[in-house]
Amino acid sequence: MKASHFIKTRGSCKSVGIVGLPNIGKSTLFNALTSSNAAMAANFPFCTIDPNVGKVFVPDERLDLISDLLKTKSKVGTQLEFVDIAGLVKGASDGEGLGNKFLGNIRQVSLIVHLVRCFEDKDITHVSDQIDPVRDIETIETELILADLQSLEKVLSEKKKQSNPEIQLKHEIAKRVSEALSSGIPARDVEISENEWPTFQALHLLTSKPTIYTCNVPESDASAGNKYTEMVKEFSSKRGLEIDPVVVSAKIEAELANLESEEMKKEFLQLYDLSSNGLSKVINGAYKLLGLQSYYTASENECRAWTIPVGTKARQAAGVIHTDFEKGFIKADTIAYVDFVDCKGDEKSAKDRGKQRSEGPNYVVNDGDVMFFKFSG
Ligand SMILES: Nc1nc2c(ncn2[C@@H]2O[C@H](COP(=O)(O)OP(=O)(O)OP(=O)(O)O)[C@@H](O)[C@H]2O)c(=O)[nH]1
Ligand SMILES: [Mg+2]
Repeated sequence: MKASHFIKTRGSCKSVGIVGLPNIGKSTLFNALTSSNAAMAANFPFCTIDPNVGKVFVPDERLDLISDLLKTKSKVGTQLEFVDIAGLVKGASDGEGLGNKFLGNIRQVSLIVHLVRCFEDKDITHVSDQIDPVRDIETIETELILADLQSLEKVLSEKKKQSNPEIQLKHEIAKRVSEALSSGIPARDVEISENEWPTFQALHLLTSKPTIYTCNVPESDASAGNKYTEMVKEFSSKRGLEIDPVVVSAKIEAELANLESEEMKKEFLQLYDLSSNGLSKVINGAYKLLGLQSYYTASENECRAWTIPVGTKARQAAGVIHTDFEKGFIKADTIAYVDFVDCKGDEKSAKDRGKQRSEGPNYVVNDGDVMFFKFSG
């Protein structure tokens, strides 16, 4: 199975890193997504040196509706951490530009949002003068591959003690991945087996990270894309990437971040023929690639979304709220999201219609389930 399968089924999400060439709008997008001005965004390459970190509430229409139905006092979405990383250039793996330090920043994140410049603007310096998103993607990916090859070389040069099967396995995997990387295949596409996964994961390879290509386009192309986004799309499908590139306009996102009410935001998006903001698109992609889903707890006091890996059982899902819930788990009264909405959030009516199920610890939670846990403590 491809390594990406294990990332999806065993992964977790610590944070999302915004990666790309210098001066392409990474900090602009980061500020917009995190509704902050934490990162300095300016028209010169290598403006960002130290990574900026910010937390974002995941936009969640289901949570909004559940909360509206119950007229709750408070609503708490799940959060995701975004990291704005310094621009990478050709030769980064040899210390060029800001070099290895920034490759190290990428190592810390769970998922890469690979931002590419798909806008023309003579006033904004491009490190290679010409706009060519596919060349830009290849430049960055080559650096990531070279950096991985360097770390694997270190593993392979470690003394191999014949008697230690763990080191033997590490060498075997390192050799296989190294061969794949040398022919341009990222680590996430290398075939590995179940028992090889922990050793593979411990190699912390940059090209094993799930990646979303994200095209930064002019405002006017935010809805339909442009010739550059088409190039990225074609490249991405040739590469067999699991999800299509996301098209965003960092400028629109920046303006949206300045608007206060949800209604104003909706109207503003409509001006550009958009139905959702860039953040939702990126987050949907991230959840898909990392195999994550949400379930909800809902009462008149508080509605809350919780993130769990697809396939999580009720007991472990309860543990995300509190370890006591997991230890003392008795049952989970569960209503599917559609049924909850059908019953207008009325638990009694759901019960009367047989839509509330009493589930045990081994119930596999469905995306969107509204759950009421009973536990002894
Ligand atoms: N025309 C246009 N300019 C943009 C767009 N996005 C960002 N810019 C401008 O491009 C310049 C660089 O933006 P940053 O967000 O600092 O770029 P960065 O990728 O973080 O750059 P480094 O930190 O140097 O790697 C700024 O002057 C932005 O205003 C866009 O969509 N269109
Ligand atoms: Mg920056």
